[in-house]
Amino acid sequence: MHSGNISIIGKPNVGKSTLFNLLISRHLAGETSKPQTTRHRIDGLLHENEVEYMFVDTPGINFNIRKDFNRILNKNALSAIYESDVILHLVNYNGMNEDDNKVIENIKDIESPKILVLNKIDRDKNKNRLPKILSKLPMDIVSIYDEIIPISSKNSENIIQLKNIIKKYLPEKDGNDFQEIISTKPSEFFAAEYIREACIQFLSVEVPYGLHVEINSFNEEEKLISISATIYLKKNSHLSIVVGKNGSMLEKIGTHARINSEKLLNKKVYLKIFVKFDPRWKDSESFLNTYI
Ligand SMILES: Nc1nc2c(ncn2[C@@H]2O[C@H](COP(=O)(O)OP(=O)(O)OP(=O)(O)O)[C@@H](O)[C@H]2O)c(=O)[nH]1
Ligand SMILES: [Mg+2]
Repeated sequence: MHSGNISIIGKPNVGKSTLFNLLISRHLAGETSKPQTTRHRIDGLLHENEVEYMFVDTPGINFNIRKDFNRILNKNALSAIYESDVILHLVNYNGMNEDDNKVIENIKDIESPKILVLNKIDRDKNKNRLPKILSKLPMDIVSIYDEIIPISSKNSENIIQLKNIIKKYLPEKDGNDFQEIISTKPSEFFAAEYIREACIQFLSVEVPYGLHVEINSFNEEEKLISISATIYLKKNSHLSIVVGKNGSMLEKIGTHARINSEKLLNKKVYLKIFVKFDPRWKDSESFLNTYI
């Protein structure tokens, strides 16, 4: 049996979480069109054809805007690569830039096998371009990787091939490494993440970066799970935006989070969400470290 950890890393918004969810066939990680959606490492198990793939989605590595915030996200992402049996470096198929090069700087000396994954090839209307793009990748970049594969996480192109490549590099073990779990993260974590994902999806750009979600209580009964959560805001002025006219935005956020929680947990979910201004943001460094 082949078994091991596979981390998915890259700059923000290249499709890491979309690929992760596709590989494990579950919606565990938030996917949105906005960068810096993922804040934590999230693992998810795929047990298929005598192979245990423990995939790890990570926050986008970024050294530009929002410095405090990035430092913590980068730390969360980079810590994953040291525990990986295989590293997937995800980039946009149509070219790499300075931000991708910074990711390369961080992985190039790590011994684990590295696979360069060129994502979003469904956007390539002129299919002849791909060989050209591949042939133009600089040699010093190509030489870092053990394999290079173009894929589309949107329409599942080359995903079976990607899994076969990963398998080649996973260590062989005698027994199962992982229990039959979905993820090592608890259900509460995902309930909070679905609320945060909805906030990122439905609210304008700056608001979601100044909020975090905590679960107040999580009570599981035979047929129903009752969850109480609070959205904590950095700015008092964001309160009315998150709640919306007559509570309409909060209702939209709640519906998204409830439906996704029900799918994951396979039970009816009763979800109550509070929204509060959080003065703890004042000391943003220690706040982010603790509550991100
Ligand atoms: N066309 C196309 N869009 C994709 C593909 N994969 C992901 N996307 C889109 O790219 C955007 C970003 O996807 P995410 O999966 O959230 O990206 P991420 O790398 O996890 O982003 P961060 O967590 O912010 O670092 C979303 O709008 C996705 O729908 C793909 O293969 N093709
Ligand atoms: Mg993500």
